[in-house]
Formats: sequence, C-alpha cells, structure tokens
Amino acid sequence: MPPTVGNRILLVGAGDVGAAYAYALVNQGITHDLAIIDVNEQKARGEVEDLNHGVVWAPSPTNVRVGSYEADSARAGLLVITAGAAQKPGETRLQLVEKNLRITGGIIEQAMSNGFNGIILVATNPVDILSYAAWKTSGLPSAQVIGSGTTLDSARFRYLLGQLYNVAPMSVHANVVGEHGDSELPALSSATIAGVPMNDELSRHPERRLEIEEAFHETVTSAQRIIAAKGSTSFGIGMALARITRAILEDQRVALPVSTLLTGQYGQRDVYMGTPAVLYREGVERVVQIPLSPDEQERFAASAKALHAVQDPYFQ
Ligand code: 6V0
Repeated sequence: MPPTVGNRILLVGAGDVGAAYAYALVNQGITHDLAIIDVNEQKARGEVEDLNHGVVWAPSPTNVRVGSYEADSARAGLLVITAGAAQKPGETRLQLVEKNLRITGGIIEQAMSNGFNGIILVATNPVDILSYAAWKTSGLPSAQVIGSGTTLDSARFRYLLGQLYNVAPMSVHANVVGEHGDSELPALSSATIAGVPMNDELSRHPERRLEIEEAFHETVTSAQRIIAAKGSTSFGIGMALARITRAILEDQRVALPVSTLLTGQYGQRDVYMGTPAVLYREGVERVVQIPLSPDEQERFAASAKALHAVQDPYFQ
C-alpha cells in the first residue's frame, strides 16, 4: 500500500540514529512528508539537504524538511523521538535515565501543546522507561505510545542464529523479550529455525545449546561493541524503526517485539517491556503473550523488577 495523506512523520533528533532512520524512510519510500527537528538546527538543516539529494532515486518522493512543533505537531501521524544523550562506552542504558527523561519530556510537552494526536514512537534510551514516561506525560492511550523495545535485539539474535544454522535471518523466528538492555532474555522455547522448533533442534543436538547461549550473549553485548568501534549504533536501529513505521502507517497488523504497556500479560503490569505486539494504523492493536518456559518466565519477571526499580521512584 503506498503512503497516503496523513502519513506525515515528525522526527525529533537528527543525530546518528535519527539520520539513519530518515535515510531508511527515504530509501524505502515510507512517507511522503518528513519534518525533522533538532536543538542543533545546523545538524537538522544539513541532514535535510543531504537526504533531499537522494530522493530522485527513491521508490517514491519524500518531502524532507526542517520542522517546527508549531507547524508540524497537529498534522503529524507519527512522532518519532531519537533525541537525547547516547550511551558512552561503559555506560548502561539505565544510567541515561535522568538526562533523557528531561529531554523527551520537553519534546512531548511541546508536541502535545501544539495539538499532536498521533502515535509516538520512542527510540531514546532507556527506551522502556522513556516510553512509559511518554505515555504518562502525553496523556495519550497506551496503544498510541510505543517504544522500539527489543525489535533491534531480536533482529540481532535472528541474524546470529541464521549464521549458526546457515539460513537467512528472515527464516529464523525468535523473539528477544523484556527490557531493551542487560536483563532481556531470548524466548527460545517458542523459536523456530526454518520452521523447525528450537526445542526439537536442541533435543536432537543438545551440544548446540552452548553456541546458542553464546549467540545470545553476543546479542546483548553488541551495542557496547559497536559503540566502542564506531561511536554509536545507527543502521540497525534506523532500519528497525523504519520497519515499525511501515507496520503502523501501512496498517499491516504484523507482530513486532516493541515496548508496550503490560496490563497483566506475563504477570506484569504498569511497565513498558519488549514483547510481540500487533501493530496497525492506530498503534498497538493487541499485545501478544508468547508462551514462556518456567525459566524464561522467571527471567522475564526479573527484567520487569529491574525496570520497576528505576522507574518507580519517578512515577509514584
Ligand atoms: P546523538 O548522535 O548524540 O544524537 C542525539 C541528537 O539529539 C543530537 O543531534 C542532539 O542535538 C539531539 N537533541 C538533544 N536534545 C534535544 C532536544 N531537546 N530536542 C531536539 N533534539 C535534541 O545520539 P544517537 O543518535 O546515537 O542516539 C540517540 C538515542 O537513541 C540515544 O538515547 C541512544 O541510546 C538511543 N538508541 C536507541 C536504540 C534502541 O534500540 N532503542 C539503539 C541505538 C541508540
């Protein structure tokens, strides 16, 4: 389905993640109108000009321009937040909380006071806490406030499992769930490799469990490794955000592991966590509770506890 009127995107944050996301949007022709805001106005202007020079080769035209809250909040269908401080080498995502709560809170207040009533997609870290905060600050229904969650982590894990089993990542179905961060876990009990349940695969080849555990360890540590090597992670998250955007704007009803409000699923409530959810034109159509083994369930609960420990002092 081609982009339609109403698919306008307001992107706040033209740093490494915002620029990679904008590049993916233009390359895939996902929106006809992309307005970009950054406190560093020069950076926003530079990205806009550069992106417009590639539009001639895109599958459909995108009007990329510098935006403003006054002109763009009310007409945007999607507000994407990639603004904020990024992780420094050695810093955990949860340590960013204070700085980025202030930044994203300010962005949402400006968008809301200028009439925004679309869907908010948060990428800024710690993404689960900031998505929860965005839901609280905006006053929007939770279906309209989504975090990128474990979409990127799941893509990383699928890629690594694909390498192990010599199959394309599209033929690996495996969700990383929980916090986008150190306490996340792989839902192996529901994973399939080229259609074969991981549990069957492991009962035939128990010796491969160690390799799979290593692939997950590599998944969790990949951000730190990439940041140490090139300063930030950007292409993977940019493409993950573009995938979520397409699911929403094109009303696709695909299930992606985003951060969404739990209201009893997995025994958790009042917390945003990564879990598959069906996405459509109005945001989250429903949260999918995938079956977890008792061990996975325990790890999911520990992940929720880690998030509550950071979140609750700010919101109670
Ligand atoms: P960056 O390259 O420093 O870009 C951040 C941008 O935000 C800069 O251009 C700033 O000028 C801008 N900015 C800061 N404050 C404001 C404000 N109030 N209004 C508008 N713009 C502002 O960081 P990078 O792009 O690498 O990372 C951005 C965020 O994404 C960080 O919090 C990362 O931790 C997070 N990531 C989230 C991922 C995920 O999976 N959810 C993955 C990678 C990074």
